[in-house]
Amino acid sequence: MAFQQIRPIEKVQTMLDHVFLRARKRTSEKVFKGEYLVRLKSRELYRIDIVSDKIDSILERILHDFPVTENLNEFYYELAKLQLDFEEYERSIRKIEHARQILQQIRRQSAREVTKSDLGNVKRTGTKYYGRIASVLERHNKFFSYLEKSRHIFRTWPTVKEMYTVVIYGFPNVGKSTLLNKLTGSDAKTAGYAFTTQGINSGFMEVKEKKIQVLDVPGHLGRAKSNSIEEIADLSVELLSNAIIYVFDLTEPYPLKDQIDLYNKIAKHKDVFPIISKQDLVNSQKVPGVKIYSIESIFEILGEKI
Ligand SMILES: Nc1nc2c(ncn2[C@@H]2O[C@H](COP(=O)(O)OP(=O)(O)O)[C@@H](O)[C@H]2O)c(=O)[nH]1
Ligand SMILES: [Mg+2]
Repeated sequence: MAFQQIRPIEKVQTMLDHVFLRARKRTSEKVFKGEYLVRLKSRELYRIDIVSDKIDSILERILHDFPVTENLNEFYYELAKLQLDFEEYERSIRKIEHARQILQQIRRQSAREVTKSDLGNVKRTGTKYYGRIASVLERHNKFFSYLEKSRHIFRTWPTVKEMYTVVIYGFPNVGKSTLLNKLTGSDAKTAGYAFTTQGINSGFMEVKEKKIQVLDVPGHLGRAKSNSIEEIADLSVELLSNAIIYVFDLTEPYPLKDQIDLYNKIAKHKDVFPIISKQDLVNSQKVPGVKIYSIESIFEILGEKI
């Protein structure tokens, strides 16, 4: 699913301006034949067709681009529930689908009216048509806006592949993104302050000639109640990880006891390999009660399992 490739939705007014302008231009370029009233009607019908087709293709594109929630896999589905107003999103999609139908009805009605018009009201019938479709679209303004807002959220979503996956987990600022970059040659942003990674960074590496996926997820403070950024980390552990590298940072930013508690929490139900980061800055290479691995030994072990 190409969450980053969803195309932007224009504001309703801009959409209408573009479509009307284009219809006017195309109509002025075309030569209509026949007696005056016939020409007038043909022109009006032609313009209605152009406007209808164009708007329909815009709506079709939106419905094509934006994901249908029930087609999302479990991870993305849960992510959507965390980050979107889920009901508002689904409602917006349904409303746009419905608008498409209404616009088709208006198109057929208006075409019939133009065909039946006499000289006095051909133009008026055309104008009425534009007013009606503008009002339908304006009534849907908030649904277009909500989808556009969702698009900005989808853009931050990682492209996670269904393959063997190692998740790098730990407190904020302990060196998770730095490790991802080192392992996979990615260029995830690293920084000396917490929560630099608000989404998920991903990269790939080869272990014993097999390609695996490595995910760097937001830091977790281990408190009883997670914030929405920490929930992304938990979701990744729960739904995406085959193995976890847990990063301990002994340079003191977070109490070691809290780091051990968080480690124990996930070690209960997952295959976790603890490491110590920033080894150039610390003398001790031990964490009480925890068996520490070297990066090399972790991939040695995983190489046998993948
Ligand atoms: N000296 C040293 N600094 C490191 C090391 N790994 C990470 N850092 C620094 O620690 C800070 C946090 O690293 P980052 O990878 O962004 O941590 P994250 O929040 O866990 O992803 C950054 O300023 C890094 O440059 C390391 O091995 N040695
Ligand atoms: Mg990070």
